[in-house]
Amino acid sequence: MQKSFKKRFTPEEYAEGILAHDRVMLSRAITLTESRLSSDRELADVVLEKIIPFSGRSFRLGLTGVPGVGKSTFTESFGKNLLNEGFRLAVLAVDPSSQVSGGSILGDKTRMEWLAAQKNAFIRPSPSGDSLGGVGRRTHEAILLCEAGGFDFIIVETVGVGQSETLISEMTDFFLLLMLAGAGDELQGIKRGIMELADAVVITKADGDNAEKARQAKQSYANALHLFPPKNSMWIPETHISSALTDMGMSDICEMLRRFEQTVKANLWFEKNRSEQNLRRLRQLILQRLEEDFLNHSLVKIAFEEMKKNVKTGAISPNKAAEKLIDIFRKN
Ligand SMILES: Nc1nc2c(ncn2[C@@H]2O[C@H](COP(=O)(O)OP(=O)(O)OP(=O)(O)O)[C@@H](O)[C@H]2O)c(=O)[nH]1
Ligand SMILES: [Mg+2]
Repeated sequence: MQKSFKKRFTPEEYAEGILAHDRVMLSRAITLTESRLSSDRELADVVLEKIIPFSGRSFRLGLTGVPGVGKSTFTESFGKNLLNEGFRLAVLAVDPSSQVSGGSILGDKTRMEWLAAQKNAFIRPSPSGDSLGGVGRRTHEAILLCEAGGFDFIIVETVGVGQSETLISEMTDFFLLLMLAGAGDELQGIKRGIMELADAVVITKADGDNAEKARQAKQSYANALHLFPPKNSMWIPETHISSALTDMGMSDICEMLRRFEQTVKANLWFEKNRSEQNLRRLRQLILQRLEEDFLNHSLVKIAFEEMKKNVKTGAISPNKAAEKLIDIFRKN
């Protein structure tokens, strides 16, 4: 029987491979950043340090919408447009549902069939993480690695189920919200806060019988978006319709993104936003690492199990238990 053998590379080998556009090395490096083993984490950190000077030169698009809105199919059609324009596209699909079903990612293989076969495209599902870090714990690192690997357009795709949208909008330059045309109740089912984040709302599946409904929905969303206060970027959110079946709307959306990039680079928001995002990331990383170190601490682990039982029975208050555990962590 053959044993599986996981070869370890040096940080130099990873970095050189990524910079030489070696997709297998890129994939391996992303896997490394996602690992929870501290030895992997240390190696990943060295790799990241090496590739950081070559990252950052891309346009980062956050794409979200409810399950079934057509995110994957949109990405396939829109991606075709981008590749025709000469972009190298990386798609990072952060999929909170995949832990349970695995279904969406399997579906993606058929819905992004063309894109998946292109040498200028790279599709990578990102595990959504667990209670430790939440959605896309390492998506930011995956973005940096893809950029160093020569991808100059990054799409971060996530299912719109709540918190994930905010996180995605905090690591991208433009936040695109996909919506379905409803039957007269277009504004339902999506939280106001998420609409407010959107730089554009695109009504999908505007084809066949749905085309007219999509145009009406576009108008309703346009009216709704006007009510929000102006954005720091000074960008005025737009509404569009699209069909991945006929590729309708895709070039309009490309053109909008070009205008956006010009606007926010000219008014310096682009740079400013990226620096603010880096500061936020710094804070997240500190908290993430402290949490990991805390929960991996051998004495804390044992005491934690004991405390959980005692908190459950009411033998100790959560406050007291927390204080004791932190004390163990600090003193050992
Ligand atoms: N008519 C029409 N159908 C579409 C269009 N885009 C997607 N669909 C269909 O809508 C369904 C859902 O599309 P997906 O691309 O899988 O949607 P998704 O948002 O990625 O879904 P999840 O990954 O489950 O969140 C599929 O059956 C698609 O064939 C479109 O432009 N027109
Ligand atoms: Mg999908």
